[in-house]
Amino acid sequence: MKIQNHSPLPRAIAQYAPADQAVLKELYEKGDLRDNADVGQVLKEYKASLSGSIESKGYHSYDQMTAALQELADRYPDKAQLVSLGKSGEGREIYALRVGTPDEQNPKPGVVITGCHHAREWMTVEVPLHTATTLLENYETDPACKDRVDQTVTWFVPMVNPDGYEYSRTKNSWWRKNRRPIQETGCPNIKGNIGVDPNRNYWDGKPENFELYRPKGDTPCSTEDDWGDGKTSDNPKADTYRGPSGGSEPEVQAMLNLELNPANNIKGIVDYHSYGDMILYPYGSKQLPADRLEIYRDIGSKMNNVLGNRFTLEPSSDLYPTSGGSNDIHEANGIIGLTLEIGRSFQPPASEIPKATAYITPANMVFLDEIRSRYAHA
Ligand code: 0X9
Ligand code: ZN
Repeated sequence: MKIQNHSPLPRAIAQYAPADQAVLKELYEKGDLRDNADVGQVLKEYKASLSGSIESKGYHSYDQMTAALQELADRYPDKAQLVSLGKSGEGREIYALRVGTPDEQNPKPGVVITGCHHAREWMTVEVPLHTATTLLENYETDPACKDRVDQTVTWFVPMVNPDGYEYSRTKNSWWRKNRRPIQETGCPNIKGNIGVDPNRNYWDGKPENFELYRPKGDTPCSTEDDWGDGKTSDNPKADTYRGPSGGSEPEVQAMLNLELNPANNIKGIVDYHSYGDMILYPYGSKQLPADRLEIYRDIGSKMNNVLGNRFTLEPSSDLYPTSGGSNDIHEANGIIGLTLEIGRSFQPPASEIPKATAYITPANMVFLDEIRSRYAHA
């Protein structure tokens, strides 16, 4: 597979001064500038990251998010529970709010909705919280919300990568990865550095799925792009470092322990990322068989309908091929796994949170309904 930029450099860059154009070109080469970007806003965010001047007020900090989830659990004790899925590299609990009551005798379909695999994608933290709040607050008045809460068990995980998020909020707002120091890369030619991209680190330990982490032809420790996957690296200096081994990262282990535990009966997962207004389905590194493709296109287009059909529905590999992505492992385990890339920049002003989250939540409701109608046996 050959890495290609999916879209041409946004034409809107022509209006910028030459120095800004050079910066924008660089961002484009890295994949940080997409075709439907709000180019001015992305440039502003990037420059603010260099001068340390971005405003994070209005976005939940880790502590505020923990408190918000706890508050929901306190308000709705018979419907919602705060659960720790494990600890991050720096020792923060990775919290889920579990909405719905598991039934061991007759397991209900499980759904997981995550935000913030990537530290700088701040709006993705707010979306799971908004959907959870909407479900619970409307339980008594909206029969559809009641059904969703009663008949599914949904795990909202707003911050998969809390260490990266806090670092992005307070130190370097352009930070993407987790914060684990990598001393030993396992590669004699490659030095250590900080941080693994959690969305390149997924592997479930099953030999038959190893190629989803490292495709055939992708040589370990190679500094060449020998598989044609320019967006997955063996170098910890890179923003897309896959880690020293598949599933090496505590955040990824926490998610996989939740998602692949048969007791949780997880049938569908939506991972929120930003940005680009895209609904992406597996695989990042190969093609889906026709019967699965049909399911993904059906669910994806129903979600897109409630989003005003403004999203592009396509396979992940069409954006760019990657390996070690979460959805690939989900799909390989028979779980519907989608990635939604939301918005037009990484850190829109916090004043946009209410509108942005209210826009996305209906797509989560559709997803819940689809999983419920396909997998509930009662
Ligand atoms: O690169 C990623 O992990 C995702 N994009 S982001 O800008 N949020 O970092 C895309 C994940 C979808 N998978 C593939 N494109 N293979
Ligand atoms: Zn992302």
